[in-house]
Amino acid sequence: MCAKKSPEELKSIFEKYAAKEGDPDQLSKDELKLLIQNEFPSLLKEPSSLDDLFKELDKNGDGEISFEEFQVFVNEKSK
Ligand SMILES: [Ca+2]
Ligand SMILES: [Ca+2]
Repeated sequence: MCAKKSPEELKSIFEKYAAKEGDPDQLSKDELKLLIQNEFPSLLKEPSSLDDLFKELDKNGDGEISFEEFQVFVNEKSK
């Protein structure tokens, strides 16, 4: 990916989607899906890969994505 986003942009994107339902500081799977589809469509090659992506991102296995987990993912993908 060539369009690297600043930490401020990432934080505001994360907050925008994380606030949609449940915990406003955590991304649910539905929220992650919307975020990826709208902001990083190139990362989602096929719909079935979202489950795998979610598992990959959820490092501590609590079923939601924190900003730290999200940030690790974005940094890896934008290398
Ligand atoms: Ca949420
Ligand atoms: Ca988590």
